[in-house]
Amino acid sequence: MTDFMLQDKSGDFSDLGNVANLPVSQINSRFSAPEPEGINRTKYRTIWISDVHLGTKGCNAEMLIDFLDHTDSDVMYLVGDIIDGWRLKKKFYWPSTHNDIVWRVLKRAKRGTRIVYIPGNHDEMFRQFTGLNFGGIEIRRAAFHDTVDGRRLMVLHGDEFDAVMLSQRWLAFVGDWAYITAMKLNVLVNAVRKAMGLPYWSLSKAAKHKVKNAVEFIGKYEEVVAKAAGERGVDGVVCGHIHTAEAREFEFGGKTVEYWNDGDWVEGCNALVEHHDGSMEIINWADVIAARARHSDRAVVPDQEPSESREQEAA
Ligand SMILES: [Mn+2]
Repeated sequence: MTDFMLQDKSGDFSDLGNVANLPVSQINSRFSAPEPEGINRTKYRTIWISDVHLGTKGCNAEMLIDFLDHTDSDVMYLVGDIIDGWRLKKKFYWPSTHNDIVWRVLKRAKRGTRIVYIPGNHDEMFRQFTGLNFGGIEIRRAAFHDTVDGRRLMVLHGDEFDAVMLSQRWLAFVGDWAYITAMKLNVLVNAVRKAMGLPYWSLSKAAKHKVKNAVEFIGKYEEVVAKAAGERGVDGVVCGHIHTAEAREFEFGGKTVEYWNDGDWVEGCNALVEHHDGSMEIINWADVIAARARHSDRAVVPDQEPSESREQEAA
């Protein structure tokens, strides 16, 4: 613990006293990638990220580190499921890249970014600390964000609506374990059917129906959340939870309600940002990295004609 604290030259840990010397043998306390200096960061007014799931193999830590190193903002909201306490409880998993993320967030707070952490259902153990402030990180159950052009947005993780969605909740798992299990089952079922002389049974047909249900579930969820925001008199809502980045507008009684979902860092690798004029955008970080790679290709070989394959790649 101590040696990685020493690496943080800007840190002042004098107030920690002996706490800094406590053994944390289970935790990999090393950096794999210290925060680089001199990167030209894209500055936003606000950044929202959620569903990082630190402590699981699913977390796309490298992408998130790259995002954190290339961006900055006045305010950053961590909209829940940042740390996956459920999974950590079952199996301890904490690679050094996950430390890199925690330290980057703490350093951001130290540099002056206002950081609001709204725990989700996977990190609900932090909800008991609502109202407290750790290392400059404010813990809230939900928040209201005022955009620079005067819109008021309700910010919450979004699992609050699971009860409302309960009847359709199981459908949300279709894209995950149920689908994988079904695929395995499909192989088994058809082996048995073949042995019995029965024709092939198509899973894809069944899966298509289920996926359609999942799409309907997501659409319904978005509507339920937006409606709840509308009832609270705000102009919109920002949430996470369902791992589906989306920007939508709903009309309830003639009033428009914005729905923003900041996606996740497991598959989508999305962030939601507010620009300095109040306009908002969902950023797909894989696209940003791809664009940067193309740009640096050209910078290295300036005289090179754009090749056919690159054209195709760009399209
Ligand atoms: Mn969640």
